[in-house]
Amino acid sequence: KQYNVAVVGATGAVGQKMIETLADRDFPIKSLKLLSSSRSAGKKISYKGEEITVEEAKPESFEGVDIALFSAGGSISKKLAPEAVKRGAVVVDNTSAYRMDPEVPLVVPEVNKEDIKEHKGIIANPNCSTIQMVAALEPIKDAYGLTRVIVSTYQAVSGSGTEAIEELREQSQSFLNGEDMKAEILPVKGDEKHYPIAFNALPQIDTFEENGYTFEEMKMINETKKIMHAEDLSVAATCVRLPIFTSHAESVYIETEKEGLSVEDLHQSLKNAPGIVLEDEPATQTYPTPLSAAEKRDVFVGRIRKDLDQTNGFHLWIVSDNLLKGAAWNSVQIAEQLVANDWL
Ligand code: 11C
Repeated sequence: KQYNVAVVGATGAVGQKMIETLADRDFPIKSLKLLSSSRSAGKKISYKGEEITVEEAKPESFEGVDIALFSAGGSISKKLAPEAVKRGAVVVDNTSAYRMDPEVPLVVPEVNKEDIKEHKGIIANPNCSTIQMVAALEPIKDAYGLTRVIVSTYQAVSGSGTEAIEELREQSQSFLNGEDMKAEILPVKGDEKHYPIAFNALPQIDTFEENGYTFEEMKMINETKKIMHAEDLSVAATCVRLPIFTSHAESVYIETEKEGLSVEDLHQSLKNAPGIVLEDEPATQTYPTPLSAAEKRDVFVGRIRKDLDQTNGFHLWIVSDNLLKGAAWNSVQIAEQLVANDWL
């Protein structure tokens, strides 16, 4: 069986990876519609050697579409995802528009793929930094229980889109030429102040909430509990942007329910876990980095250490390509599950 698929936000950093991933996975596509804002309509993108012209996304664009992958920003999803559903499509939405809606499953297939079948037309794809963390923590939670998570992130500029990628490139060039760096996009496009990202670290991803956390931090906190079905799990997050093009890295402290575990016990739980690659051997300096994880679909885990004071505490280093497992690949995985299980 083959499906009519639409990608909304086709010209964006994630949209392009969605198109590449659909091709790499040989997704059973009957027709592929590439949609965008009016600004990018008319561009041509190639899919498996065929040139497809990007069209402006409108409600009527979804007539006959079976599966629509959205990644064009929350306001587009709010406006057009219901229109797509009304016309019979199932939407996989990679924005924060519907993630915390109790009617909408929020899914990382390695963690909670069964939730997909409860969908009422929309399935939400979590935030990139959440996805890689829960994918790595689920096997540990499954084996030993989990009571607390404290994460600090080291996030790539591509999480903020193509303009942020360009900004890092231009600022790096200016800095090395001894010129002033122009900061217009990061930390948040449209916020009042901008700081250079090149040769810097910005402790702000997305805008601030009333409680002093950023929206990115609150996404990690709330989405983790929803995906893992763990309302009582304590989660705290500090999210930081670094001058990295691709892959988010995370330093994660956890406390397990079970006491007296060893690093080897954690290795055992992660060794054969789906989508996880353990790269953890201090003797050979083996650990993942953003560059080593880029362009790969897996989540890489290393530097697992027992806390020196807390008997059930461990530290981990989790790295993954934010545009693939963090966005495009997770969305395509959800679409693959829809198709494989006849959950459309
Ligand atoms: C970043 N995590 O790195 C964000 C990008 O809610 O899907 C993803 C935003 C989202 O800036």
